[in-house]
Amino acid sequence: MTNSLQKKLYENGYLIVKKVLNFNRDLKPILNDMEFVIDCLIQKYAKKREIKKVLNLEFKKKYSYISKLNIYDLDQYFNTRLPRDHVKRDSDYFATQSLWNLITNKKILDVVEKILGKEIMSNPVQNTRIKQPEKKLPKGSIHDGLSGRTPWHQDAAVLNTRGQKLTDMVTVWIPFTKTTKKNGCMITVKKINKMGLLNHISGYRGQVELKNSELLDDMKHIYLEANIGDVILLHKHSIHYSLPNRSNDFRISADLRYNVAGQPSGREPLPNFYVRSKNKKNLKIKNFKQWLSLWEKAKEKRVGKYAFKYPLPTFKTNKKDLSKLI
Ligand SMILES: O=C(O)CCC(=O)C(=O)O
Repeated sequence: MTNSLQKKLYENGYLIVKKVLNFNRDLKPILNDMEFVIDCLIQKYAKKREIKKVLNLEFKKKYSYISKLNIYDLDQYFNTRLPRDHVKRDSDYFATQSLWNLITNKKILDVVEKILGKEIMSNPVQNTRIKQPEKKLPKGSIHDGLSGRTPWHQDAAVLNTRGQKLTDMVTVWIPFTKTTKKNGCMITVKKINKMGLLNHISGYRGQVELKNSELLDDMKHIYLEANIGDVILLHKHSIHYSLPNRSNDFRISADLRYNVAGQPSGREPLPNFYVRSKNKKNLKIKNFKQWLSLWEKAKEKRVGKYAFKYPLPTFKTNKKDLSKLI
């Protein structure tokens, strides 16, 4: 059964759904929790004599301060998943009550239901991103997708091989700040999802990057600009990237994902659990503590190893190269 949202998403590869969320109720609590993490990092890493003064600064100034302290893997403290490589027993990640509330938010799930149907699981491919103005970033972070630009890619390409083949997944991209061309919105090409999964290469620091992506530079781009409260949906084969933040302000977002229940998550053994089902018995993870314990159990299993791997989709022939399809 198709409905108009699903039809538009499958047809164009993207969809901006306006005014879904309320800033104070749904989004601000996450910014508050990010600020709590910033404060903890200040307490831990700032020079003793500066702590009091820095704690009194506003969010962005505090974040800028800690970003200059050379804290190892700083982005990871604000990212809502385990680090990809080298999981340690004390690896940190951003799993808060506010984020649990967002993942299970009724208004988001009502939108997702229109795309995936009534049996929905939260998919562990998820990120929260704090992007400072690019001019303030250390050179090494400019092409790091959590703090800087992301390369052209399809989201299905960050799943394992079973997930690439079998998983119906939708991306729900959520801005916490108005997102524009200037501060680094995502860009896509209309209907390009229709090509299916394409060949990718390993890009900067192993980030998954579409092969021959330079061919997209001259195509007509859609700028996925959004206001606070809007959500952007991406089809798993939508090809997209994000621009540099050339503004003087921060750009903060979360990208959550959901898949049709019963399919592989594509990132086993990370948490993949029902968030909506007609059969209430399926809804086993009911609160923040249970959700956190799923992540902790996954961490326990992966200590000393990688949390997830995505074998690049590289088909045997070059039929799935973008260059052969446009
Ligand atoms: O938020 C961004 O900068 C990039 C997000 C993205 O590429 C994704 O969610 O797949």
